[in-house]
Amino acid sequence: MRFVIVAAALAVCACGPSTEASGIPEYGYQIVHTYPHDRSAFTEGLFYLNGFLYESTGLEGQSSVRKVRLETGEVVQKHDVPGQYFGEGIVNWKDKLYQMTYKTEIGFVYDLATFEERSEFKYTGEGWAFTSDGKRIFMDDSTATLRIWDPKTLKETGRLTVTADGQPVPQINELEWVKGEIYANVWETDRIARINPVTGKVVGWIDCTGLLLPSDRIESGPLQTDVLNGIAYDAARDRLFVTGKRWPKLFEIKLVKKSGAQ
Ligand SMILES: [Ca+2]
Repeated sequence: MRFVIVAAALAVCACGPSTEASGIPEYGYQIVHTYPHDRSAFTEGLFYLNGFLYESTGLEGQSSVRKVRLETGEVVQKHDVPGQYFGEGIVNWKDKLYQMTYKTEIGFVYDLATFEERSEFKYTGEGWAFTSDGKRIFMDDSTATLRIWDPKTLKETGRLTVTADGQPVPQINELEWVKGEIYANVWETDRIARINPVTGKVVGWIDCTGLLLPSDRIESGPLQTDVLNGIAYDAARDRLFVTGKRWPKLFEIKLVKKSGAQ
């Protein structure tokens, strides 16, 4: 009897908690193109619209909203956020651009064309990232929760918990709506979750390990390279862009299936 129990335990161990055993497909990447990126930009929000990147940068005293030329990394328009605020996620809605702040529970509404501030909005908790499917805004707050907002009123209409194998996935950060899924950086990792926006389930993991080479990193000082953060998608040309906080480069990548991925 004792032998049977040991054998059963070994059988369970053999399955183990490995990523492959979870059944969630894994993807790597292929670099399609490399673009310059302002290595002083502490990227907190990123999206692509009509040929330009729009970027939000964080840290008190260094926060901004920028319009950036993709090909050169040139900042063609910039609005500095007052020094007491730490800029976070951004999203466009019609002729407006919304920006959240980290812990100050206030957001700003700008004119998308000029970045002139039009008004402010309030929410509770931390503000991390924004994206939109064109009808709803998705917002996250450091937890595994995605809040769903009405883009016109900026009021919450629902919530979704991001889970992988039945477990919540906390620290969901920069978001991007990509072909009916929500892509999300997981903070302090090189991983991007592909999330089903109806169930909240992670349906794929993108492993971005090694994307920024050690030779492109600065290990200390005011320009110290920080984590992967920033996903943008050009739907018209099916181009996926990723960068990071104080990364000198922004990458267009294509996903490459790892073994077992569908
Ligand atoms: Ca984004």
